[in-house]
Amino acid sequence: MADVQKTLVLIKPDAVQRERVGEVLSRFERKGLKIVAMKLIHLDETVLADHYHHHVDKPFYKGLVEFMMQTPVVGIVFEGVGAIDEVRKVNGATNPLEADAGTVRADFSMSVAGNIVHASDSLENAQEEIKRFFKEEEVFSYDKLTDQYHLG
Ligand code: IDP
Ligand code: MG
Repeated sequence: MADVQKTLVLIKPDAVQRERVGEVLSRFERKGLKIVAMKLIHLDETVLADHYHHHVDKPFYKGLVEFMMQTPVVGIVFEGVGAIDEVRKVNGATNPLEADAGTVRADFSMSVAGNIVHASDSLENAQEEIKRFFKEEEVFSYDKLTDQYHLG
C-alpha cells in the first residue's frame, strides 16, 4: 500500500468566479481525502513567481499570473494514502479538453488557462508547496471516524 501523504490543492479564481468552490471541494472530500488545512489566499506576483517558476519563460506566464490574482484562491492541504497521485487523478489532465470525463477539469472546464484547480505533482513539490502557502501550525493532525475506511 502507498504511504499516507499530504498534498497541496489550490481552487483557482475561475472556480471562485463561477461559484464552483463547494462542488470542487466535495469531489476530494467524497473520495476520502482528509482536509488538514484550508484557507483563502490572495496570491501576489512574488509567490506566483515561486509557484510557477517552471513556466516563467512561457508565453502564457503573464496571463497565468494575472488570472491567479483575480480573486483569492482556496488553499487546501489534503492527506490520504497516495494522496499526491490520487488528487491529480481526481483533477484530470492539465488541458480540460484532454481530461477524462468524470475528472474535475473535464467536468467543469473547457480551457487550459482556466482549469479550475492546482495540485502538487511529486512528494518533493508537495512538501515545498505546503510550506509556501501554510505555516506549520495551520496544518492539523486529527483522527476521523471514517479513517478506518480510507486508511485500510
Ligand atoms: P498542472 O497544473 O496540471 O500541474 P502545469 O504544466 O504545472 O500543469 O501548468 C501549471 C498551470 O499553468 C496549468 O494548470 C495551467 O493553468 C497553466 N498552463 C499550462 N499550460 C498552459 C498553456 O498552454 N496555456 C495557458 N495556461 C497554461
Ligand atoms: Mg504543475
